[in-house]
Amino acid sequence: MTKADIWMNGEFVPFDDANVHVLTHAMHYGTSVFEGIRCYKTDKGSAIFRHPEHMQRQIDSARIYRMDLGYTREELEQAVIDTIVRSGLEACYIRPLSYRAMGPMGVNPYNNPVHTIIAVWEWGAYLGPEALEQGVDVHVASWNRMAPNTFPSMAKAGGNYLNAGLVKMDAVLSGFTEGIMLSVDGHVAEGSGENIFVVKDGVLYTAPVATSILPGITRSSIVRMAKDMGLEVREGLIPREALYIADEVFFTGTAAEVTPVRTIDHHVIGKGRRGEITERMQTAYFDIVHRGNDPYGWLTMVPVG
Ligand code: PPE
Repeated sequence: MTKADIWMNGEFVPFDDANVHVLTHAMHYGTSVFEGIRCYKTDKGSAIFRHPEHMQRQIDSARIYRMDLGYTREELEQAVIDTIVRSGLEACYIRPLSYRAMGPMGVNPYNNPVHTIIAVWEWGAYLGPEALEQGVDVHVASWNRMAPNTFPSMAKAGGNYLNAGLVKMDAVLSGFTEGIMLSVDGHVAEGSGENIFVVKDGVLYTAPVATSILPGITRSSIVRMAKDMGLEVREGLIPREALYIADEVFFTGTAAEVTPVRTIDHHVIGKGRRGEITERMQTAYFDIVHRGNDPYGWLTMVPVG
């Protein structure tokens, strides 16, 4: 991993010195919010995919948790760009994180200072090198997604990933690549770090935000592009068994990009390989982030090199 300098509260700190105290509130109580963003090396130069949307979600996550970041969205966007330029990385994964720092101990985070860091590193295919073409083998997780009005799922908060970590460990220990979580009432929600789409008879289905999913930015991009291709997209409750009889299933996420699902609970999905609509959506996505064709204005160019 490249040891790129880390932006900490407005200053660049060498990778090895970017440390926090053991009494950091977030270490004890999970009080952090973060983003995952990709900067791609497109044919037209380095570019961040949907940068303002990601930074807005960071601000929204913070707002839900009553955290005042002390920076405007524009300032955070610029800090990300500065961090990438300084790293010299033409393509990277970007991790902005805001957390309750050391201060009063105890559950109440309100009086603890809020610190923000931005780190960048190189990150390849999230679900394995073959995943984008071959698809992944997954199961339905035994852990559910959080119930509404417990943990706010619209906030991308550190604590939410305790649940995701259980799902991922279970999947991997059982020989699968990923787990699909159901909502508390048993509807398909999402993967531990990805949203999910089900394709049946040419229609794309995806879970509504009310199933306690993270409203993914890749998800919203796929919905937009599919509609513009003339495909029908329905956001609505998906029963578990609809997964098994789907023509195609795919995951979306910043890290996972557009990854086909090959089997679920040992049921072969469709023909057992990347389906036609999955491939079309993948191609459309990669046309933007690899070729640099940007009909939606989703790329922010970064002057690297
Ligand atoms: N659901 C969850 C729970 C989730 O963590 C992500 C992103 C998504 C959906 C997709 O959201 P979006 O990236 O806006 O399309 N997961 C991030 C973290 C991965 C990690 O292991 O860390 C990511 O993809 O960056």
